[in-house]
Amino acid sequence: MVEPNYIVKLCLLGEAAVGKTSLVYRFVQNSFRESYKSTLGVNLLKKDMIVDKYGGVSAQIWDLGGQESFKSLRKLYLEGANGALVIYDTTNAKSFKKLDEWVGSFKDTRGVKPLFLIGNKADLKEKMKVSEEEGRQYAEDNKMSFMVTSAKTGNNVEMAFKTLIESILDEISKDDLS
Ligand code: G3D
Ligand code: MG
Repeated sequence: MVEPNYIVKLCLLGEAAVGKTSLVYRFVQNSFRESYKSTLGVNLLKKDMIVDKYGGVSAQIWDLGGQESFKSLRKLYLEGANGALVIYDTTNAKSFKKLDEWVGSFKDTRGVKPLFLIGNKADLKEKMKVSEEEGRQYAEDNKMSFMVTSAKTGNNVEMAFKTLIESILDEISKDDLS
């Protein structure tokens, strides 16, 4: 892509091991590895795409690299974010209970911006601890979009990222007009 019409920054939020890094790699490279050894700080990935109505878009995707517990880092990480994917693991109830903290940090730092809730690891049906209905309800209560995904099979991953990116573009272009 020569020069994108839009550059959007999105962040992945959620507890360690919910599958953030796996989801980004699935979206950016369409691949899945059993292990992504966590790097320090943040992983920064870029994906260029063509979006109907908007043309060339460059998505800068920020992925917390094993520093999920350092609250002091979150503000810096969220700086300038246009939206976020907030992820829990459908086989881990604790990761679902912690969602308020992630959504709260985002809203405190960035205000009202597009947020997409993801229940990941949907391929592990026999280990499921959080029902799809609970996820849907949480999303509705917090005005977020929602989908269950599997970074392992790739199910719904592209759809989730693209829907979030389109919501972000709709918001940004609304601001341009006002
Ligand atoms: P994080 O970046 O949020 O910390 P990772 O999470 O992407 O590192 O994933 C944590 C573990 O969950 C990894 O396994 C990874 O392979 C696994 N995982 C991620 N997404 C899925 C999924 O959709 N389905 C299944 N079955 N597993 C998934 P390890 O064994 O490396 O801890
Ligand atoms: Mg990671």
